[in-house]
Amino acid sequence: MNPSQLNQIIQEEGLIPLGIVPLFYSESYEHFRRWIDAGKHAGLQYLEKYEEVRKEPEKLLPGAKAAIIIALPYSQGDNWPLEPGEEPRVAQYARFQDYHQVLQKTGTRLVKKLKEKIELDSHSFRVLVDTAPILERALAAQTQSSFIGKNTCLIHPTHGSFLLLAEILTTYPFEFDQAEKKSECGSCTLCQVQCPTGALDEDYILDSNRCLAYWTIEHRGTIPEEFWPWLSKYYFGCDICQQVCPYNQEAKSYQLPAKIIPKKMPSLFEVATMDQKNYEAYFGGTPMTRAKRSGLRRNALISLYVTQNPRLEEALDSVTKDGGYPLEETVIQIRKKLP
Ligand code: B12
Ligand code: SF4
Ligand code: SF4
Repeated sequence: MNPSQLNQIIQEEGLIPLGIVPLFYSESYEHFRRWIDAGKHAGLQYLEKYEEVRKEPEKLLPGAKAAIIIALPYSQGDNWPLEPGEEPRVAQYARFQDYHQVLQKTGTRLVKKLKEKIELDSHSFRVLVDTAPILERALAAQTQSSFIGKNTCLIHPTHGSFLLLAEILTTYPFEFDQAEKKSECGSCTLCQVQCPTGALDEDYILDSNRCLAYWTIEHRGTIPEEFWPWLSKYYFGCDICQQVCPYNQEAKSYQLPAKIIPKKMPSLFEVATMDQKNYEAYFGGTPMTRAKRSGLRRNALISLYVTQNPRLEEALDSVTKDGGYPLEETVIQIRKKLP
């Protein structure tokens, strides 16, 4: 099967074919190890596990020879900065059905098509979407099509970086991309300068201890107060270092091959005060459930405080009735700061 036939099948599913790479990293695993040893993963302890598999991805599928790298484009065409009076946003990748489900389903359909069209029945395939210990960007960066930017994101020169990645591992000996693409950032430093917290101060290295995506999505306790001011821009995730990137200025708004949930984003006040039923109705099936109801309410309370929302008091009172960890601590912190 030639690469253009494969690309066509991938495009028919609404995805972007990035390329085919052998299943090993160049220097990237060493880079990852240094990053972990320096504690740049903050509280993401799961990244320390399964070292052997992460180091040698061919262990994920016996006999695997190649990884087909596919990407789901998701830019919603957001402008930056926020419009005057606009409430803090959620990162664009979180505004629709969880990409793990979307890509897993589409990837499985792709494998079925591949098997049917080219009679590859004797070969094995495995679809991964951040569902195994694998360095997705490192593999994708080995394709000819894309490169890693100083914001550490995988960037396609035409499609930008608002791309979610998945890999199809296979025992079929597809032809590999010839050479990887080197970084095309040049002397640009926009993402580093515009990152509000200094998380990208070192070229091509992100410090999760300073990244708003880490604090608002992954962290389970209260959020250190030094990061609060920036929850006036995003209350879940953060897109700033991608919004400012010249490669995303042309990235158009995509027709997503996924269900948009919720139909209308709830207000910050609604998020801060939502009960379990509303939480499920608003965010069930989206990546926002990663922060759980308590994490989303925590973030929304801080955002209400930093944007001086007139309904802050009402929202704080709602926690007295229906609180728990870490909400009660956040309320205490906010009340201490109020006049
Ligand atoms: C942990 C994690 C996070 C952490 C840490 C992020 C980070 N930069 O490492 C936090 C919670 C902060 C995070 C945030 C986000 N994440 Co995240 N995250 C991951 C996860 C699960 C692992 C990443 C990882 O291993 N990091 C460790 C670092 C060291 O590795 P790396 O970034 O992958 O970089 C490798 C290569 O780029 C290469 N490399 C890069 N630079 C250099 C330089 C040299 C000299 C060398 C030798 C190698 C090298 O080596 C690195 C290590 O192997 C991946 C999924 C996966 N399994 O890979 C998603 C993933 C990276 N996240 C993703 C997304 C969408 C996001 C957010 C945009 C979400 C949001 N809007 O809030 C932000 C973006 C923040 C940013 N600027 O990176 C996408 C990125 C897609 C893309 N186009 O790049 C991924 C790939 C998930 C997916 N399946 O699509 N994330
Ligand atoms: S996601 Fe936000 S906080 Fe994290 S590195 Fe990018 S701009 Fe900085
Ligand atoms: S903003 Fe500039 S430096 Fe940062 S990733 Fe984009 S091109 Fe590279």
